[in-house]
Amino acid sequence: MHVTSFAMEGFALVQNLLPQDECSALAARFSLEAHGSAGSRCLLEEPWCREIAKRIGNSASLTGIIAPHAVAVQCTYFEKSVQRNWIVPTHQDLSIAVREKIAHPGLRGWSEKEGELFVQSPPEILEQLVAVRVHLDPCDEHDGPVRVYSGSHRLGLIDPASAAVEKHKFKEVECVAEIGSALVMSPLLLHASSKASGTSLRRVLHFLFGPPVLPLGLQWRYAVPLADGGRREEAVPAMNAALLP
Ligand SMILES: O=C(O)CCC(=O)C(=O)O
Repeated sequence: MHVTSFAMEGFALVQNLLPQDECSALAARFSLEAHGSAGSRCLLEEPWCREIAKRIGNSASLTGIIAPHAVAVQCTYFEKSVQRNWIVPTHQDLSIAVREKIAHPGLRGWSEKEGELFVQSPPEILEQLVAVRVHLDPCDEHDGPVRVYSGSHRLGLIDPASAAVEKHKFKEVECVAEIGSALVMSPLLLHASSKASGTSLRRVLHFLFGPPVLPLGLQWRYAVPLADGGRREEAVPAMNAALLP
């Protein structure tokens, strides 16, 4: 069922992807840790995060959505509240974190965030990426949930300037969520979010999974293989799979 929603609508809401007590423990960890900004992008450096990424990638609920040979390439923590608030206009997520800059005319949109290098993903890779946003808190309509435009991923890569117009062709869905559930989405899906207006925290771990090898000489900044997690049995090609400490 999730496979069909993901293919047709570009997203699926997956209940109970992680146990609620684990999410509460993760949320407590983040409340204790000092985060200078509303997000932190380098979490795949941490063994606990790599372990969760493998478990999610191997989850039976995501069979047919995350490919058996996929690697986890990013995990970002987002904490939204009235104190740390933001609004995101309608967009597609086009950037991927890579190891080093490659001079190639087909590559653009280079940027640096939190010391990591990003580039606009080649289109054929964008189609293979899967984002999994795990909710560490319940998220209702007052908590600034992500709103998606169902089916808009089928537009493929669009001019960012036309996103605000294109979205009207699709049904808007406000992705409220229970603790432990996840919004699983294609980064090509048009999405947006509003500011939180309630009193809760909206803490999310945003994982990104992709194919093990990138074109044009690009290499992932992080590439955590999913193998040895149970369901997956295939070996992951070593080439371009960044070795983590
Ligand atoms: O966390 C949010 O409110 C929006 C996140 C988002 O749009 C994104 O990660 O691309």
